[in-house]
Formats: sequence, structure tokens, C-alpha cells
Amino acid sequence: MTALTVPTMSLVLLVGTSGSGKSTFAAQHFGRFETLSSDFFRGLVSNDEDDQAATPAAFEALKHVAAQRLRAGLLTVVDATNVQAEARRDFVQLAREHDVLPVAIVLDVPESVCVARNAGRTGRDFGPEVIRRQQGQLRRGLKALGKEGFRRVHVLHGVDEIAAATIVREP
Ligand code: DTP
Repeated sequence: MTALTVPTMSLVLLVGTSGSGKSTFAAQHFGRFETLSSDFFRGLVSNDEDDQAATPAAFEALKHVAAQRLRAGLLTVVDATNVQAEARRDFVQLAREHDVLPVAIVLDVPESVCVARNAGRTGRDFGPEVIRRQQGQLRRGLKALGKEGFRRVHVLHGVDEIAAATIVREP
């Protein structure tokens, strides 16, 4: 069992390709309101969580809610792919503005597993090349996360490590 320490005053970014299990992980380890999901926010602003055109509006709303929560001193988890450095930068900045620690939890799952999972889902009908591109971005990002300002970087390699992980909140 791997215990991942997460300071109570933190902004946690889940990082992983589509189908890596971020939402499943979030539901297992964090409270109902603690997790802000980009899918859910796309749904809130467009009625369709798969509508990629709604992504900018969804993230604007998500960041607004994240800021409100951090202001209230509430641990907050961002459930989005977060595989691009530009996408992560705003959240590191947001954490700093609210004096909380940016933390990354990376779900590093083989491409074949993610592709197979997505094939069985409605609304995730993009081809395997999307997962491959995200995997490439994830690989490059893994080395850079510390330099980007994340104060803790937890990397879970593979399905078994993810299943065995627990979260330990630190005051
Ligand atoms: P996305 O970024 O596309 O929203 P995700 O949040 O990373 O995807 P999900 O948690 O939604 O991934 O999981 C994708 C699918 O895989 C979903 O049908 C549930 C399934 N799944 C997740 N974790 C596991 C697991 N450990 N074992 C088997 N199936 C899993």
C-alpha cells in the first residue's frame, strides 16, 4: 500500500490521460464537493460534458469555484487531464495566490489500458492517437512537475499501484 501525503491546505491536480481513471480515483479518495471535474463543468456550461467547444468556459468556471474554495480554506482537487504544462501553470499560480501548496498526483497508466477503457465508454469516441498524444505530453511533463512549482509530486505507475494507493491528509 502506498500512502500519498497531501497537505490539508493544498490544491491537488490529478494528472493522467483520458481513461487513466482520474474520476474513479477522485471518487474513491476525496469528498463529493472536493473534486472539481472538467467534464462536470463542461456539462454545467453547455449541457454536454463531451462538448470540447465548451472547454474554455468550463475551465473559467472551474477556476472561479476553485478560487472560492481555496479562499474558504478547503482542500480542492482538479480532475482534468492536466497533461499540458500550460494547463497546469494557471493552477500553480492559483495555489500560490491562496497560500496553499500545489500537489500533483499522476496516474501513469499504459496507453493500451486507457484506449480499451475508452472504447467501452459513450462520448469518448476519439481515436487512440488522442491517448498517444496525451501520453507523450505526460512523459515530458513528469520530469518538469517539480520545476513547475508542485511541492509534492506523487506518481502512481500502473493499475496496481493506483488501486493500492491511499491518501493521508496532513495538517
Ligand atoms: P477522462 O479524462 O476521459 O474523464 P478519467 O477520469 O481519467 O477519464 P475514469 O475514472 O472516468 O477516467 O475511468 C475511465 C473508465 O475506466 C471508466 O469507464 C471507469 C474505468 N476504470 C477506471 N478505473 C478503473 C480500474 N481501476 N479498473 C477498471 N476500470 C476502471
